[in-house]
Amino acid sequence: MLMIQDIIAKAEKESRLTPDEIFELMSITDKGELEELYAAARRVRDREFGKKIFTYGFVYFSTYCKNNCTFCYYRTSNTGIDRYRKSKEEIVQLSASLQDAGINLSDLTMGEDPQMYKDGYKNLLDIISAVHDEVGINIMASPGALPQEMFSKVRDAGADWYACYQETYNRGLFESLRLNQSYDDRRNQKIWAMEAGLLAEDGMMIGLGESVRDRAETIAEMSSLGCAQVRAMTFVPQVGTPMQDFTPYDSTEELKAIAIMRLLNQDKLIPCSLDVEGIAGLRTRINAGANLVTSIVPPSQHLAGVAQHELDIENGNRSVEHVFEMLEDMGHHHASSAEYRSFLNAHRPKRVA
Ligand code: SAM
Ligand code: MD0
Ligand code: SF4
Repeated sequence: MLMIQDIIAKAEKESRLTPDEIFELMSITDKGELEELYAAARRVRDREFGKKIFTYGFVYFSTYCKNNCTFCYYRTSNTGIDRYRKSKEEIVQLSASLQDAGINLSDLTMGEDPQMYKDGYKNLLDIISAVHDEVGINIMASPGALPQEMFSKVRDAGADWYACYQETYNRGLFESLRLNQSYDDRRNQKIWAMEAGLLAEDGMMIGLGESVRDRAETIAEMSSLGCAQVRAMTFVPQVGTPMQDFTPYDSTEELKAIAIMRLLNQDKLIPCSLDVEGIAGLRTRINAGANLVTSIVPPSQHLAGVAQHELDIENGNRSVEHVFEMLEDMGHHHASSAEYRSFLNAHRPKRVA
């Protein structure tokens, strides 16, 4: 059997590992070996991308949702929480201010809000086209699962990306988390999006009750689906949900996942989300090989995060200025919109649907 050092060297060189080898890396506990893993991930990232880091603003424009995911604060059964829905004009204005501040993309995210879904998803499509036509910033749509015929419409409206996270590729676990949702349908979302010429993002959550083997298999599946962006986020337990008493994980498993995903997806985007540990989590994730900061949220706009609906938002720590400063401090710099667009052009799937 290969030693940890050999597995890391193989991944760095060939960008490929078996699920068993991923399992070995996900099982590392030794501090020295972890450091070797992160160092290899940084070498690969810096070779592919230099010192530039991409940045996404997070516009969670409707926190209404008809679904009942057991891990999510915004699940429909969590009644009595503060919810909001932004108008098209507000969403355009928020996206314009992100664009002016030098952010590469506006991530237009919502719960599965029936208001947005009605009349053939008219409101959702109108919002995407308004941001595209009036602002011109790059757009990620994170609207939840859609019927197959919607993807070409989302692309035509002006979205560059479609994001939809499987959370886990353990089918049984998926079904216990995403209640009354289809595993196969959610997996297909990414494929349908790419067929319609959209870039796609997949993601996993850590700390939901999955085994180390599940994590390894999820990383293997995500890395072979063809998505240009893959993420890992540590589960943050939410009050008022069935999982509120879960013991939260620290970030170690997420950092390992980020580093392994980097070795297997060398020229892809891998986020450092500020939505898990706030700004305190930036440095460790960049050091594990992330090349994109997501969930930048401007203060004073009454906007929420998903996993951390308040942390570091109103104090300005998730603001553009603060994130840019921290990146400079670490010897990186935020990418320009021209640099970001050249990534998109190089990775955009050919439209076949
Ligand atoms: N409603 C859409 C959907 O579910 O695809 C889009 C937004 S959803 C709120 C975005 C993602 O946030 C989920 O897929 C999940 O990966 C992550 N998330 C939600 N609740 C979380 C939590 N408590 N801790 C960590 N991540 C969470
Ligand atoms: C993030 N809170 O980037 C956002 C969200 C949705 N496309 C992304 C999970 O962390
Ligand atoms: Fe709704 Fe998305 Fe939360 Fe599930 S994760 S309850 S679909 S907002």
